[in-house]
Formats: sequence, structure tokens, C-alpha cells
Amino acid sequence: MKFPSEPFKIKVVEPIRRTTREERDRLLRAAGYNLFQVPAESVYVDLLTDSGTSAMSDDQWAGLMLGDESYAGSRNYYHLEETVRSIFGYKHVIPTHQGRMAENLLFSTVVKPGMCVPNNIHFDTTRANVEHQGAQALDVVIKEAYDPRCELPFKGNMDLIRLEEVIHREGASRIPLAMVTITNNSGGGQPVSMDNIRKTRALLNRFGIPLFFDACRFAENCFFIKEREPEFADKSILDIARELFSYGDGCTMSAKKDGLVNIGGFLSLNDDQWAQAITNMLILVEGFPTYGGLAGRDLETMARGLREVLDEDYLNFRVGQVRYLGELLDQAGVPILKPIGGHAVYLNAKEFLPHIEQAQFPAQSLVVALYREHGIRGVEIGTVMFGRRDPATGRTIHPELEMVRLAIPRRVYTNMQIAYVAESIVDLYRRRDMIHGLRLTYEAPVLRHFTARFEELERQPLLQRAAS
Ligand code: P61
Repeated sequence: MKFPSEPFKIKVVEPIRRTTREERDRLLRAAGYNLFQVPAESVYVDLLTDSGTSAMSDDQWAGLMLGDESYAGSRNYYHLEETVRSIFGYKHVIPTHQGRMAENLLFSTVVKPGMCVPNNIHFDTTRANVEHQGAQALDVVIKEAYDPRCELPFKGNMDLIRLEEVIHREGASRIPLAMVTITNNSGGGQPVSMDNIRKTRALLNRFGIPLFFDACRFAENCFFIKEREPEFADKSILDIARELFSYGDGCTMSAKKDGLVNIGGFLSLNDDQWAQAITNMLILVEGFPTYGGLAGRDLETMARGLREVLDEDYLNFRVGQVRYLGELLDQAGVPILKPIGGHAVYLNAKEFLPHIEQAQFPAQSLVVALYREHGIRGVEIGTVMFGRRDPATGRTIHPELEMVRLAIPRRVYTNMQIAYVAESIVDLYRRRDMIHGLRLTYEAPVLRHFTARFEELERQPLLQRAAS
């Protein structure tokens, strides 16, 4: 079967409320056309994120009841520690309540003002946490990553030539670590090859620079390695993960993705001195080192989720379901980012809505239309999220890509619901001319996409726009 069917049956269901178009229109106005401000109960299919939205297995729910809520030395911590060590292989395992806290602890310990951190593409929390230390977050992904039409098997790869240039330009002493994000979320959930990771490691070794992984979607990345790098065709996902992490010195992890939990994360690393400093900071801001801001039961579900996610049947379905959505859209001519990534399908808003210029937020306009017309929530990954003001001119510098991400929660929606999403988007594509742009009315100084507010622009006839 080309698209694998669900490798699970449903034991518990959560009803979803249907809403009318009028209701959604009203909600959109109240939310300032920002989908982060719309109550989740009024969403039919929620593709805002695959983060923290997974359905847990019966084994994970059973594990909840085995939560040991001791302040120090909870048995669930030891289970997590053993699990993380057996997959990731690093010496120290520091639990955190989610990924960005792992980033914050790492960067606040090792990154100093004036330094720089290269990454394939920094995710927004990673970038914000690097910049918060007064350092520069540099993206050194291969240039093809910015071409939504270019089909490469490993579009998340580091550009090794540029990485070497960065090291020569900045000086190795100003680079406390390099990162590789697997899969590369901001570039479309694209994987990084083992070959590229080996070469990145070899390059960094020449300069004595440590390598850390942003490992949120590591199992999906390993699945692509198995599928696309012939050397790994007969290896288990666990063996692939072990080899991959052996090229690093540590990782940050949001277990809300490939940990298959609703909350949780960790930082894992080899360096004793860094681990000690980070642990001291952890105690100050998160909690005792054997719970790190989580309950014992959360640690248990995380340990169990990390093992489940390595199951090939599961990964085959997971990546297959995302591909199913992407291929239905592609076959209908809807412009999507290629190839289809591991956790999400990305609509290319510049091509979907060529009549809306970037200053009028085409991707955000598409997100608004998708919700109003069909009750589906996606997320803007474009000017709202990554646009920056030029301090000299005050003008916005637009990012290359203007995308709408449809992130698929793990084990949550059936293939029939995914088919509904595809049908809805194809309908919208046929009627795309009726979608108009937006004007920003409020923005916060950092991570503005969460709270930004907009107004809808009046529809301008195409002829008039062309003349203006
Ligand atoms: C997401 F709009 N991702 O994709 P935390 N690294 C990477 C991530 O994808 C990631 C984190 C680190 C989210 C949630 C999200 O502005 C946003 O556990 C590659 O969320 O702290 C999270 O992990 C951070 C969506 C986060 C956003 C921030 O949907």
C-alpha cells in the first residue's frame, strides 16, 4: 500500500465541535486575525503544530499511574536517564519542561555576547535564545533549502563550504558550539543526511568546536536516512539514531515532538563542566535535577514515548500520512514545498496568492481564509514570524519563504480527516482570487507572531493594483 493505514486502533475519542462560517468570521475579528488567539474548541482540524499535540499510547497512559512524585531521586527519572542514554548516548541527562528551556540553559551557560552559533536553520525559539545572550544566530543550510521547488533528498543539510567560511571569518574561539536541527523545521521539516553529519563533525573537529543537535524530530530524520541513504536500508531506527548522535557532543530536545508527550524535554551532553554549570542553573529556574520542572509521571511518559517513536511501523504511517496530504495537494496543482517533509506540509503562499504582496502578509491571509472557510488551523511561517525591521530605514526585511505550515499531530487525525483537509485546500485554491491581504496593527518586540493583531484590507481590483 502506498499510504500506510493507521497502525493502531482507537480506544478513547475526543468529540470535535463544528462551527459555522459566521461564527468563525466573528472569532477571527475578535482574535485580530491571529489564529494563536482563537480558542482551540472552535477549530475542526488543528494543524497549528505537531508540538505537544500527540495522542499517547495505552502504555504511556499506564505509565502515568506509575509516576513517583518524590522530590529527589524519582524512579521515573532513572528510567528516563537510562532511555536517553541508550538512544542518544550522552553522559548527562537534564530534564526540562520543554525544548526552549533546554536551549536557554545551554546558551546562557556557554554563549557569551559577541559570539556566534551556526545551525542549518535556527528554529525561532533557538534563534531568540542565542540572540538573548547578545550573540549571533547564523543559518548555514545549503542554498537549495530556500527554493521551495527544488527536490533534494536531504534539503536540511549544512552547507559545509559556508560553515568553514563562517569559522574562518568569526574565529573558532567565538563559536562555542555549532548546532544541527533534525529535521530542519524552519526549512520545511527536511532531513539531514548521515553523510552530511559525518562531514560536519569532521570539519568542526579541525577547529575544536562542539556539535549539538536540536533533536526534536530525530526519529523522523532517522526514518528518512533509512529510506534515502542506501547504507542504512537494513539498519534499525535505533541503530541509525545511535550512530547519528555519536557524532555530537550533546543535544537539546523538545519531547513534545518525537517524545510523543504533551509536555517535556531535556538537555543531554558529555561535558562535565558544562553539565555542572547547567545543573546549577536548572535548580535556580526549573527544579531539582531529577525532575527539572516536570512531574514524575511526565518523565515516565517521556521515557516510554522515546522508545515507541523508534517503531518503524509507526514511523512509516507517520511520515506516510504527511506525504498523503502533500501528494493530494500536489496532484491538484496546489503549490507546496518540495519534497514533502516529515511532520508537515507547507503551502507556498507566494505562489498560492500571487496577487498579495509580501508586505500584506500572504501566508497569514491564507491561514485566515483556511480557518474562515473550512475550520482548519495552520500556522504562518513567513513575514509575520521572521520579518525583521531594518533599524536604519525602519522598513521590514521580508524572509525568502512565505509559507503556511500544516503540521500534523502524531496519531491524532485519521486519514479521512486528512483527506478533508486536502479537499478544503483544493477548494480554496480554486477560489483564491477572493482572498485579500492584511495590515499589521500591533506587534510585540520579540516572537511577535503569537500576539500580533491585524486588520483585513479591502479587496483591490487586480487592474487597479497593477496600475498603482
Ligand atoms: C513547532 F510557533 N516547535 O514547530 P518547545 N526546536 C525546534 C522546534 O520545532 C521547537 C523548539 C525547538 C514548535 C512549537 C512552537 O514560535 C513557536 O518545546 C526545531 O516548544 O520549547 C518547537 O521547543 C522549541 C511553535 C514553538 C511556534 C515556538 O510548532
